[in-house]
Amino acid sequence: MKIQLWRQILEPYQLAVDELQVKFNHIMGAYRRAGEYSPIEQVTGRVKTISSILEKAQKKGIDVEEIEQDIEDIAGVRIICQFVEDIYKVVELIKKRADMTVKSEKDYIACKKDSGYRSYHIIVRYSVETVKGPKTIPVEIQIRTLAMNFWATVEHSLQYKYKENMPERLRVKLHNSAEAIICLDEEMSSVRDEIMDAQNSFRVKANMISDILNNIQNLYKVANKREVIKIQDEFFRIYKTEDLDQLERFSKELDVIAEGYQAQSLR
Ligand code: 0O2
Repeated sequence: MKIQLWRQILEPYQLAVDELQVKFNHIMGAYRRAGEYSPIEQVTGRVKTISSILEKAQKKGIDVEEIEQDIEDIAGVRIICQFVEDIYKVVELIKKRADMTVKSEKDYIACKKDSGYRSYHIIVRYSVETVKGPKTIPVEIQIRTLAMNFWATVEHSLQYKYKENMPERLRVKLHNSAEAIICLDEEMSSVRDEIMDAQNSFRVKANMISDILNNIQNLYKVANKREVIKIQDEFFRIYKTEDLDQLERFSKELDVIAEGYQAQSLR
């Protein structure tokens, strides 16, 4: 394969990574905008570099002409979750989607690698519309917790530096820290409900305050200024009490006032 063709070949892979990042970020945002806990915490993506593709092909004895067919992680998306339970929710979410089909999956959480690596891998088949027409390509989706990601990132750098010659001292340290990461994930899972509750109420409050401020801003355009200032002062008074129930009541009353003005303006 001609080297100058690489850029062209990788084009649809980049498109798939870009599109999937937008889609998974949208899911995260949709949960949060609804004031709900999102099983997705972060999304990243990358197209494998040409040198990394060639290195993998050489390591696995794949002919250059067969690379597209035999290397399934040229396009990669990584989904980071807070808790192990969230990983399986994301897996279900992916399986239900109509815009991708699962080709294979590997649960390195139930069955960790000898290195200590843990993550859930899914290869999906995903179609993109290129300038030359539709193309279906494999995309590797790695789903892991923040803690698993920390370990894998550090271990990946060391693997890159030492290749097959990782000093025994480091290997033992990585092995021990992999065990510690398992304990950390388990400990976090045991307080998952409390953490989720805390994060939810934080988000509910943030969404509510944003709605209230939007309403007040819009009222300035249509209502009597003195009345809006009174509403604003009342908001500041309730805000200082940090009482979520009072804030919710105020937000609902404000919605009614805002709707009243909206109805008037439509007459
Ligand atoms: P990069 O630089 O991340 O792209 P297999 O044929 O199943 O043995 P394959 O096809 O590589 O191997 O699949 P696998 O095992 O699912 O691994 C794919 C990717 O998972 C790797 O891509 C890594 O990103 C990650 N991974 C797998 N094992 C480890 C590990 O022990 N440590 C770390 N840090 N990451 C791992 P690449 O191409 O190796 O690297």
